[in-house]
Amino acid sequence: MIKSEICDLLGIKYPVFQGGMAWISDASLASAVSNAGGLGLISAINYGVDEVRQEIRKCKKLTDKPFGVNIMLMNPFVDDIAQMVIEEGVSVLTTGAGMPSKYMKDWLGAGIKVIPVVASVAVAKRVEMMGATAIIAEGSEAGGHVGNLNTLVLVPQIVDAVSIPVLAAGGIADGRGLASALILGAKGVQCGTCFLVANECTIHENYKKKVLSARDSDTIVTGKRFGHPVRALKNQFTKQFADMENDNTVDDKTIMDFGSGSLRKAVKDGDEKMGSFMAGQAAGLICESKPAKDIIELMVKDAEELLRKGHQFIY
Ligand code: TUI
Repeated sequence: MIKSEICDLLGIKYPVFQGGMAWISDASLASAVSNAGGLGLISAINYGVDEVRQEIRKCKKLTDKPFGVNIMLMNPFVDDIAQMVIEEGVSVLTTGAGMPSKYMKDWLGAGIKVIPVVASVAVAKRVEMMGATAIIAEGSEAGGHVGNLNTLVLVPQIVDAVSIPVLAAGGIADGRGLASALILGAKGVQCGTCFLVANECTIHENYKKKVLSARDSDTIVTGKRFGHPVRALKNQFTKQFADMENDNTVDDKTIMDFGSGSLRKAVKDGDEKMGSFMAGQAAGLICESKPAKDIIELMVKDAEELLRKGHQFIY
């Protein structure tokens, strides 16, 4: 059995979080992960405030275990969502793509555990100062919005820089990833890409097929020109986006308009050509769809075996 202080802190069985993936992480996936003993997260980006509220209420009906909400801080509705999660009695929040400074006092005052996703030591130190409960250190192997540093170097540097628990994210999709993260000093992991193919994940079948057939170098980061780098599976959309952003004669607005709605096209329509199929580099490790419970239990069982065998290298 793999356990850490984050389990006691949040009341969960396994130290495995499911990433709050925009347009993807709904009550179906989050409740399946929480029922399996991990921490399920609902994404607050695909809808307006009322839709997210409904998703939270649905999740409460589907699980009696703890679950959380991910707040993407570039979301235009963020102020209203920040207030709504307090009203709904959400117990855990993760934040991403920015600094949660403005909301920390209200959230902590409401007794919410706040776990920001960060991609650098400087931001980790700042959110610790603001009272964060724990930190998710996300390396650039991750899918979606990414920073610059890889998980292997980011996690131990953040572990050394802060006193609160650190979870590792980015490139983790199996027991080897979980065991490695624990060795790096993390108290758990957050995984997104491996849950894309969970049976309870409601994305279009074409999205799942693309993840299952992806090889090691099938992802690309686009959007650096705007300071919003995003990792997704390569296709016609990412090729055209990359060509446009490398072309100085194309203005920013044209590219932004081109990208607008592309994640929804992937998730809802399965548009293989023009959808943005956000996924991490771990996609190449994922070969099979199964229930979220099986994904988590296999990951934990394999990590346990690996950690037990660690002494083989010591002479
Ligand atoms: O947030 C993510 N990943 C995401 S959000 C998202 S939504 C979206 N994005 C583009 C198009 C359509 C939808 C998709 N993927 N990960 C968490 C994360 N946060 N990674 C890096 C950071 C981060 C970066 C800078 C956190 C804080 C930060 O602070 C810098 C500062 O000073 O503001």
